[in-house]
Amino acid sequence: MTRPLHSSDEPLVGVVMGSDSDWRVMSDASQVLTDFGVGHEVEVVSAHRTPDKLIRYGREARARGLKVIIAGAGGAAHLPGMLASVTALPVIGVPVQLATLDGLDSLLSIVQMPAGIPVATVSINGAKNAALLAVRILGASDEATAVLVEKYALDLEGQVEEKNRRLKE
Ligand code: RP5
Repeated sequence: MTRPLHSSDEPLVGVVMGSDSDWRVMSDASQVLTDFGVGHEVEVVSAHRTPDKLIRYGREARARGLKVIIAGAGGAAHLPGMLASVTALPVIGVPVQLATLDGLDSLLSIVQMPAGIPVATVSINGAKNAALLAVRILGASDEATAVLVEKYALDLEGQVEEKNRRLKE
């Protein structure tokens, strides 16, 4: 198997979340990045409870070598959008579903960004796809990572065909 260029002690992706209570969802992102051998860091950064930290994290992220930020938050989910305001890095937003409103509040507060400040929003609790998107972004300028993405897609295809074959047994 082709190995990615990046070792896991070199964080390229920042996985941040508004609260440690978001980890039950955001751990999926960390798992995918680990599976792909992509170095990443995990941090709780709250838009409302630790606003200074948010601004610092966003402003320093690129200089620290990060290439992508995945930001998950629930409810009044301002973390991804505010990070996107203070960094030139691509920001992927994960709406985290809370007990109320089925996660729609999280989704709408992340997805409806004003023109000029983009956040790539995935589905409610879509931390896995957020990480896969981050890997694809890295793969755009890293052949070894792109090859891993292609292999992942082929594996998925194979799994579907295997299930199809079993259905017909
Ligand atoms: C948001 O508030 C967090 O992202 C979390 O989803 C939600 C609830 O946080 P806790 O009260 O569980 O810390 O900012």
